[in-house]
Amino acid sequence: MAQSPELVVVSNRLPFSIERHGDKLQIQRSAGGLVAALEPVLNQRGGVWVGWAGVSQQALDSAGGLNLPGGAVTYRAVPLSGHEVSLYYAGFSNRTIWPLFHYFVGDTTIDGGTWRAYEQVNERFAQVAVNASAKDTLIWVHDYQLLRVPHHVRRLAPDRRIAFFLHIPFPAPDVLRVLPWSRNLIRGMLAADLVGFHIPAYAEHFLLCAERLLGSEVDHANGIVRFEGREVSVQSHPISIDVAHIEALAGSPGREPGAPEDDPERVREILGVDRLDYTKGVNERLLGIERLLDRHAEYRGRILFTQLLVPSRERVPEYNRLKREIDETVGRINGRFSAPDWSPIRYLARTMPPEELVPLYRKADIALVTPLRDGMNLVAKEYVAAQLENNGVLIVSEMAGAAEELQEALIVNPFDIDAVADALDRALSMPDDERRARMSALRDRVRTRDVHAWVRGFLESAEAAAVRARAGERLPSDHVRRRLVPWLAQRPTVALFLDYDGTLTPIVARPEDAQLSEATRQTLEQAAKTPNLDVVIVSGRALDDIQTLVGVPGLTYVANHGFETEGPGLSFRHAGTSRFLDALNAAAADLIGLGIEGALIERKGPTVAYHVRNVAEELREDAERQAEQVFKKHRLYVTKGKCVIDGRPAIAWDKGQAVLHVLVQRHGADWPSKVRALYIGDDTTDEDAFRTLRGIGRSICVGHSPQTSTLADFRLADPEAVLQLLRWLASGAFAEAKA
Ligand code: ADQ
Repeated sequence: MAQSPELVVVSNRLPFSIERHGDKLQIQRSAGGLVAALEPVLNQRGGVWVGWAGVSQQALDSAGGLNLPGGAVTYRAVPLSGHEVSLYYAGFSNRTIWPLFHYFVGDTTIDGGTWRAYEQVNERFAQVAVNASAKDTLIWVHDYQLLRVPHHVRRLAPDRRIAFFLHIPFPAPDVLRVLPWSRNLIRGMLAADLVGFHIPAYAEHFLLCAERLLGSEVDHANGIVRFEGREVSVQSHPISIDVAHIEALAGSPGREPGAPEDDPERVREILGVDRLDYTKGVNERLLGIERLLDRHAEYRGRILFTQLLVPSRERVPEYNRLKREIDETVGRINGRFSAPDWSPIRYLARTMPPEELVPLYRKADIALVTPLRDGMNLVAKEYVAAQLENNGVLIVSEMAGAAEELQEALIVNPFDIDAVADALDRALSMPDDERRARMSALRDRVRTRDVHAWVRGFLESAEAAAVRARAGERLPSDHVRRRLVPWLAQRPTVALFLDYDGTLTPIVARPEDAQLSEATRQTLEQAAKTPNLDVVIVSGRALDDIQTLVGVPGLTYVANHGFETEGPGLSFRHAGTSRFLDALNAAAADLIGLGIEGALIERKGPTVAYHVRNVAEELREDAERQAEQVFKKHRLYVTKGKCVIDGRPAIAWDKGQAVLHVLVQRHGADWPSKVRALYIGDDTTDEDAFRTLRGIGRSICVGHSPQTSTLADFRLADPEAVLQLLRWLASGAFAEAKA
């Protein structure tokens, strides 16, 4: 096995079947289109296929294990007992999810025992997939038997990339909610980075179900669901077939059957090919044939309907009942219409290898594909691919996903027996030109979108979704995320300006108590080392004070409301402050003279701060007013903060100007073309920076007081929310968000 595979495919069954002959086990490779499309990718990228081997673990053990085939692809069998298979597979998968997701609500069994087995078995699949993979491996989970696997993979190994594809329909909310565990299933799927469906309608149903059933747990827009702090992409990827293979089996044009219109007396062939399943509408289809013969006596003796039916899920009782029903209907109709040399229905209850099946497709004048509900239906596409002379007519059910793409087919409601009979009549009497025009349009479409394109497209989307999911991780607010992330991703570098008090730490009674939490310090240390992230701490505090409090090397510090800046390659003192020194000293002396109890005077080089936090509340306003008068008397500028009033040189310089100064010094005058500037602050002095950056940067105001208006672009609740955003920035995810 490759040391760390890039891709692990997880499906209910491994892509081969194992049969028991006495004590011996025999392996038969599956020949399906999905296997044909996935194996080359797995071979190329190095890959593992995880699934059930098709026989119980006891059988495997008694045969002395199993030598699984392989090459560059490794196969890992998930061990399951016979009892588990009957509960999880025959039970919850095929008696609960399958009928419900195909809108057979009345046939849905609700059984807690099978649900618990399903959960346990899904967990086992996840465990095997995790063991077979490494960090960053993409684990691609398939289908309705494994809806909970993404959840368990995420729980066991959060560093894996996960994609999920559902091969059957996804129902509308009112249907899904019948299931007591519907929420668990949605959560299970939402643990993936990408959730894929055949057609947009199923993706829409899924989004609606997530919204209705999970409520405030999710938030979605444009096919992106925000769930548990991650972004999950929900998309449609219509599956297709191996067209080249079918065409090769169908033979080269001009060979075999002659053009059907050559002989008007010829018996026209109608073909149905299905797994035996009540969703495929075989019984209704037979009634359509009967209705045609009832209404149009001219077709008696002139048509032959061949129904190929491969038995499936024989352990599920509904399938045996259905088999008997179909047998009876075929017998009854043949009994009614057969003549000594003609019977209307030829019924083959068996599987047929592709080498025989494809020539049958090619020969058939009409394919009658009328499922009552079908995720996609590959038979319709296979029939089209085999029409090398563009001869045949496809009748397809509007309940099949395939109808979405195959619009030039005759589309019918399979429940409407009259409509099926009418479509058959129309197909049988369709003029050549119309028939060829329809079929050539269908063939063009199927040929350009084959299963290889499907695998490529899905894997590309899965990679992009994984990057996106990680980029969106831990971002605190949807509003901020949606508008900020794409904006940040537009330039290579982010310059992040962080105020200290009230932004990185909560406001406390004494300024010296405003210490960074350990988590914030560690995140700042990480941020200092993050490539393309330039972190600047901005404060009204004195330079050495703020440097000591933060104490993280490698950061830039803008102190004293911008009058002093110190950082890698940057050391700045505003030249104009020295002539205000006398005024500042005189103001400080006057403030002492005020004698207000609890007030604190702080000399900070080119500014003076008057702290009133510890002044009795009823006296605070008056204290601030008196301090303001003092500063004004000495012709100093006044800045009011939270419980602090600063006197500073009367120079047009503030936090905003200082921020611009740092940006220009560090990145050049044309910084906006290279850098995204983001400022986060909480105080009135930060409003200067918010104003300066309007239009050329973005700003976030911390605190949710609706009374206080702000010039900032966004708001965050508190320093905890700032920490979350900081963590996301420190992870470098803003660079990945470009994808
Ligand atoms: P299925 O329900 O199995 O698949 P379908 O898409 O029609 O349905 O695929 C059936 C396949 O089996 C075809 O490749 C067909 O050729 C083959 N087949 C059917 N009867 C056969 C017979 N008697 N002998 C030999 N071969 C036979 C599920 C979903 C579909 C979805 C597929 C793929 O139910 O809606 O299209 O997965 O995603």
